[in-house]
Amino acid sequence: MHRYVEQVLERTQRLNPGQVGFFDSVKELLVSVDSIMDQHPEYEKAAILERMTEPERIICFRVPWQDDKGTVHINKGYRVQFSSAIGPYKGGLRFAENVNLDILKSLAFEQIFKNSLTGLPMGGGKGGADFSPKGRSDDEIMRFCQSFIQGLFKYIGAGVDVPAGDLGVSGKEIGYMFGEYRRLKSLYEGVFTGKGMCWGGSNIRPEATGYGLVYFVQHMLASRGESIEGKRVCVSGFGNVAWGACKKARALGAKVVTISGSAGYIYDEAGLDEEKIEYMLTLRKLNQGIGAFQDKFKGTKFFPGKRPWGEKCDIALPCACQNEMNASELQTLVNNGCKIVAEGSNLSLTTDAVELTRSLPVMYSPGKASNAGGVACSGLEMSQNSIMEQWKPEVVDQKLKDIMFGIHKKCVDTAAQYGKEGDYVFGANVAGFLKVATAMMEQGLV
Ligand code: 2IT
Repeated sequence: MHRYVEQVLERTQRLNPGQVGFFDSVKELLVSVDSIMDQHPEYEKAAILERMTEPERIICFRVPWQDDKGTVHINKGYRVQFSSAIGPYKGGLRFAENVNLDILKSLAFEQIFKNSLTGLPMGGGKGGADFSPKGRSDDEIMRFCQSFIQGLFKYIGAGVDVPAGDLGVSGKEIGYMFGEYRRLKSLYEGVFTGKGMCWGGSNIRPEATGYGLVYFVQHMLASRGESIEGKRVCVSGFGNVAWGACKKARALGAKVVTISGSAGYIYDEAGLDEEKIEYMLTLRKLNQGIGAFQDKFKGTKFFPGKRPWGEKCDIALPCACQNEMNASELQTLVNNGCKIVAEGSNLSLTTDAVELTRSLPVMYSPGKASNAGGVACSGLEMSQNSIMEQWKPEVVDQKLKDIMFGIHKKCVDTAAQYGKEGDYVFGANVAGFLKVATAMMEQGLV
């Protein structure tokens, strides 16, 4: 490894004690970037890697709120504004019990390079709170979101930092946060993406991550002369990303045989049809677990406490949460004939599993490439807001297709340029990195 890269890794570990997730994300990027360092001695002189691994700003704040019984709760709120070298900070907010600074720094770091790959002018950020909306009433969620924005509104804005949804934050939460922001600032601007369709949202945004994932997989398949038609697909999760992926995969003639929740997975030999796919949304609205599928649809089977990776498939699309596939699950999938694993969630594979993809006959795409359709469509929502337009679904969908094609091409071309044919991790990391590093070099020491 290049001495400079080693030094920065050692520095990152020393200055971020206990933040294992963040360190892993930095390491994954720097291991790829290592091979281009000899060609770019100017990066060391300008301390590009030290600057890139240090967030520009982190905002931590208290979020006090009252539940329906009048009990007071205090949560921790965060926004990691990691890099604004190529545009305003952009990235989701996550509301989940396990949210902490380590997870958010790791996701914000990933987001920098994901956003760079989209080709749109967006910097990297991520935020959230250790609050779970699960089992909470609408009133409770509204009070929490309002309090969260009271802590954050000074630090965000359409040209400053534009949050969106992530796990635990969907249209409802974005609505409550946008409303509170608008009141506090007396300003109507595109400060969030994922907004409702009648107040500045974009067509296709709810579907975009899942659609983009499937478009990306189409290009992976095309590179080996295959199509998605007739392929068996295992999806995990039953949220927004999984829903969009199921919809598009089915529309293109694939057979989606699994989806999953935290309680287990559903297997459907017939393949999910439209009614079942839409039922995923109903279950979420009703705050019900995935097990209800088996009662409603004959022929589907619920496997409690298990993940779907033991099933036979051609393509696996993890769309639930981070670290949802470990090395032995990946091995099982490949033993059963799986040829493509493409991440719909962020950091779906454990570090060991990512490592193992290198020695297995499987094509693997990291989330920062294959799930970038969500944030790409957020970028399109920002464009529409700034010119006061709302584009038709076909228009947005075509732009999304073009962007996913562009990301795939960047990954493949960059990997090939450095003699790493077919290595999507390398291609995504290096292509994403080079754009940000060039912007930083051109903008001076800031
Ligand atoms: O991980 C992600 O890319 C997102 N949660 C979407 C971020 C965004 O700003 O749309």
